[in-house]
Amino acid sequence: MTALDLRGRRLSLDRPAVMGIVNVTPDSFSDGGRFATRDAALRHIEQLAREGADLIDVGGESTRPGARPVGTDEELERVLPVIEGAASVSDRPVSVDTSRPEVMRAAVAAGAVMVNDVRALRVDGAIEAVRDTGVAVCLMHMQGEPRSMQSAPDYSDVVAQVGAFLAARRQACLEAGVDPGCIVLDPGFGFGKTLAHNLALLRHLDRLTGLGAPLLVGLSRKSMLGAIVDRPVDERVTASVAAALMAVERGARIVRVHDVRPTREALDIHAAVTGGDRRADSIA
Ligand code: HH2
Repeated sequence: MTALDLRGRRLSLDRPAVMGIVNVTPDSFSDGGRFATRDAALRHIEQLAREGADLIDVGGESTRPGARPVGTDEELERVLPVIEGAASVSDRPVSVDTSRPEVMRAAVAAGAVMVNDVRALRVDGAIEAVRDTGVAVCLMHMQGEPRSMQSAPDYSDVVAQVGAFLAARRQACLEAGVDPGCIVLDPGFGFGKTLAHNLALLRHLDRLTGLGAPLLVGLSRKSMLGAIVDRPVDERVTASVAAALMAVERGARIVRVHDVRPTREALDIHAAVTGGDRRADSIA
């Protein structure tokens, strides 16, 4: 029985969960500008919930290589109205994709129950913000910073090094008083990694399942998939669903995706075949 504690609300991970992405940004790599207003973002949340998202991830700053950094006020202005409004269009728990402790605290006050941090709470005050508010947290691995992370990624053993980093960040959270049932770990596909590094991580993802926390993966529409299938970003749905399925086969319990409906359907088939969905037993 695996579950995630979302501020007292329990999300069962016995069936893999789908986290739907809502980028309230003008410049995200795949959907920049499409959901940059409050109304467009709320309509999108409503749609993702209808399509079967278990969680909604709201972000106000693009982390794509070379993205323009935004200030704290701008990030707050982007995400807070959307997080505040989310409860009026769906009952799905909301996570906030941020590295700033000020944004974490304000987002939780506005209704977020999870922090998704590509910097794994390494910014000063971030661990305390998560501990004090009692939210769940996703700790992600990244080598370098978004500006320069793809210039020369370097590892001797990428799976071992990513695993050691995630174990150390989880330990830092536990020592600060974060509840272990609130922590999720993410190898950070595409964050300071070459195609070979990303493929090694996906191939050996099962080696990261023993770190004491459920695994979340974000492979959706990423350039590592585009490099293989030679498709532009909005034509990578099939590749993304295939990658999500392979990640779940290797132990991922949450998949962070743009295309919720096809991912949900693929995971439902997976659950029916592997015995994770008891409804399938009653189908003759
Ligand atoms: N990837 C992106 C952003 N946040 N968070 C986690 N935990 N894992 C990921 O793999 C991850 C993430 C990048 O994707 P996206 O949000 O679509 O793009 P952008 O950063 O350009 O807004």
